[in-house]
Amino acid sequence: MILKSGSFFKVLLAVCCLLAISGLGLCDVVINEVELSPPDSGTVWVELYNTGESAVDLTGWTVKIVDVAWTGPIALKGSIDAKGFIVADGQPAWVTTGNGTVYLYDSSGSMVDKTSPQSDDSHTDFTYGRIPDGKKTDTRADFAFMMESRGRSNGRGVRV
Ligand SMILES: [Ca+2]
Ligand SMILES: [Ca+2]
Repeated sequence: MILKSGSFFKVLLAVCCLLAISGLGLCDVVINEVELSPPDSGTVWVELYNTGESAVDLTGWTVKIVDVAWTGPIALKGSIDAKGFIVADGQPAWVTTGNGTVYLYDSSGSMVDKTSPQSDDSHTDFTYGRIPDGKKTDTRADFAFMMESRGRSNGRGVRV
């Protein structure tokens, strides 16, 4: 039987979700907070959050920031604890327009998560984050404009 490429992709998706159900946790890591408009001379960064119950090895995983003017891949390493946070820093040379989309790929190159397109040219300590952590309805409403909480819970988004 010959599968069209679209069908093959669906099979891959199904396999991914089966793996998630079986506890490997590949689909448990999400992009939790993004800073694409840092304050003066700051660097863009992306916070990941593991919504699952077990640590996930991030070796070979990649965060990719797609700005209007450039694409920035960030290679990940190490592992992320259950309910843990890690931060992937961009490079100082990546001067953001504030308009960008962030993608997360696993070690096989499959896309695990993506944000809605973000737009922020304020250059302040405010970021876009999921509130509460890991909120994932795949709509723009997943991300709220909030005070930065780099490497820690986004909490309820109370301004501090
Ligand atoms: Ca900011
Ligand atoms: Ca955070």
